[in-house]
Amino acid sequence: MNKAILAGINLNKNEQEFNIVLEETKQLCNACNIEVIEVCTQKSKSLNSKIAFGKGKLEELKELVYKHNVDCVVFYNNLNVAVLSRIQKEIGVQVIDRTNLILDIFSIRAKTKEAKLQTQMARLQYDLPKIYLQEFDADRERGGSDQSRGAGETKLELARRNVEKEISNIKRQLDLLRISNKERSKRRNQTFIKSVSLVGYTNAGKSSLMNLILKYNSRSEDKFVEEKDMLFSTLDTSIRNVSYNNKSFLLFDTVGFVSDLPHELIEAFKSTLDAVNDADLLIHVIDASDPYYDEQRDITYETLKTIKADNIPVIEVYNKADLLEYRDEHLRYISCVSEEGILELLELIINTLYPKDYSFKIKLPYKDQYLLDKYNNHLQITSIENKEDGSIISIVGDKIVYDAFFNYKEGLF
Ligand SMILES: Nc1nc2c(ncn2[C@@H]2O[C@H](COP(=O)(O)OP(=O)(O)OP(=O)(O)O)[C@@H](O)[C@H]2O)c(=O)[nH]1
Ligand SMILES: [Mg+2]
Repeated sequence: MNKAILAGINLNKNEQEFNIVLEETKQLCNACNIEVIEVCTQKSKSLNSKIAFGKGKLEELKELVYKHNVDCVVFYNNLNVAVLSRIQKEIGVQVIDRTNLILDIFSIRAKTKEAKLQTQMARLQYDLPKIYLQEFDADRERGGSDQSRGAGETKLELARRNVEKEISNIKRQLDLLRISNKERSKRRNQTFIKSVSLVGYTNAGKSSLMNLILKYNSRSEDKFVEEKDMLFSTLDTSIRNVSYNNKSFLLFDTVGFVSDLPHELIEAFKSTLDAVNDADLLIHVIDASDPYYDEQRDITYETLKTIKADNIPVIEVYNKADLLEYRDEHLRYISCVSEEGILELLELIINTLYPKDYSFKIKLPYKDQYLLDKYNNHLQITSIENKEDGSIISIVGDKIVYDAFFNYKEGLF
């Protein structure tokens, strides 16, 4: 495990809020195999445009680096490339900012081709300004004259072009994957299969809830997903078919959110986040045992807004109720350990997805009976009587079924 000093500049948070983000950054370090040895912070109105910290504080940081002989310094704040490389030069060890840290975790965790490509693209987009800066510095050193272009600058130019080429290459591959995901989602829509996506702060218990729902699934062939006490344990979207009380839906478990999620990542993870965008219903999992669950809930809503998924109906569940001493009677509590509230949640999901059942009788010609298969997920047949020119069928179903079979209602033709 690498050792680090955690550095942070408190710009506009109160002490408690600042401690939350520092604590979270420690957990991000942990997920990245970095152990935080000591913390070095400063309160300031703005980041010093050259070295982020004040001069004195930077000296203090340098001394801590020597004292503990650490491998790197992790900044809670996001730093621009020029500032980051200046601090690095000054203190002599690697400097990692928040975006870098999250990108590193994603690189370690990415398993599928899609997650790997997405992470690679985010990393390249994040690195590109560094090359621009090196080019700019080289340009400035030679006084901007074209005649004095040396081999070094040509190398930089080449490096930049290669990165740009790689970005567009990965983007093309991701676009293709996204199109095929979109087509799959369109096909699902055409067959009226409902989809539900688990969303929430990282480590809230989304994967655990998926596994628990799978336990009550009347389809038994489904595989469980990995759950782990670590930030960003899930990066790849898992989809499972769930059936409960004769109604079914697709359940998506996907990447969790965190404060200040790097915009490069949101941009690169578009196709993963489509699972959220295309859902009929979101289950927002909140870790009620976390003292800062309010902030985490707000960050999830902000992120949903950023990815334009804030118009999808949401059921909020307050998870890890087994760890609580006090409860708020207005909130819906669940526990993936004691299984409290799970059956009620499943009922609610079904009632929300399939709001109202209609009972009616139809006369369906034999040539149109394929429609019964098409709407299989949405209806129950309570009686059937075959006649010469078709069947008289009693159906209980939702609004979709009622509309689809409207023209066959008995007596209408
Ligand atoms: N005590 C308790 N622990 C829980 C409960 N639900 C989940 N956990 C634990 O919380 C940790 C995180 O659970 P996950 O299901 O992996 O969380 P996640 O939201 O999928 O996390 P990411 O994939 O990292 O975003 C695991 O150690 C779980 O065992 C619960 O109801 N009670
Ligand atoms: Mg997970």
